[in-house]
Amino acid sequence: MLKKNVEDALNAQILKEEHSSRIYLAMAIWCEANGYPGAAAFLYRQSDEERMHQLKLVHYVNDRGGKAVIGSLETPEASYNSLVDVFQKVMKHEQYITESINDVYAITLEEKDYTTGNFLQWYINEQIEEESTMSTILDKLNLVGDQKGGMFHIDKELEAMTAAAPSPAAE
Ligand code: OFO
Repeated sequence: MLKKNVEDALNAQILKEEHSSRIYLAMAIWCEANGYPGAAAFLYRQSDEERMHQLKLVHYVNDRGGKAVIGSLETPEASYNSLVDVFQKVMKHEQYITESINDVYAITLEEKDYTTGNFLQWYINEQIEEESTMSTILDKLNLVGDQKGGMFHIDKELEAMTAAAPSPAAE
């Protein structure tokens, strides 16, 4: 049985993962409308992945005798200044999520809920991977600046990366 504060922290994380999914969906829509089909594909996939992160938490809470709850969310930003702006915001958001996962993990340690702590290890590793992927993309974008050719190339790379990645459900 989950302790109340662990359950509450997991439920707060459920909402944050859903928010991440919606943020990346809004970004994907912007990319698609602004001539970046590769970045759009990458972010649509990222949005699906966040939804999978949310569901994984929902199932865990319910399986451990808790009750998963969902809440309301603010509408994500719909317009961005540039592709760099998009990925800067992705990076910032991922850093915020990493901090949030670490906070939930700290609660599980305080409560000696090692089972949940163990479950959260998956998220801790996932955050390392996501931050590193986003920082690589951001470095490349910063390198090309506003050169159209370079930007086109990065967009193609994002398309190829997305096509090569396994579907989020299979991870
Ligand atoms: Fe759920 O990993 Fe990104 O936010």
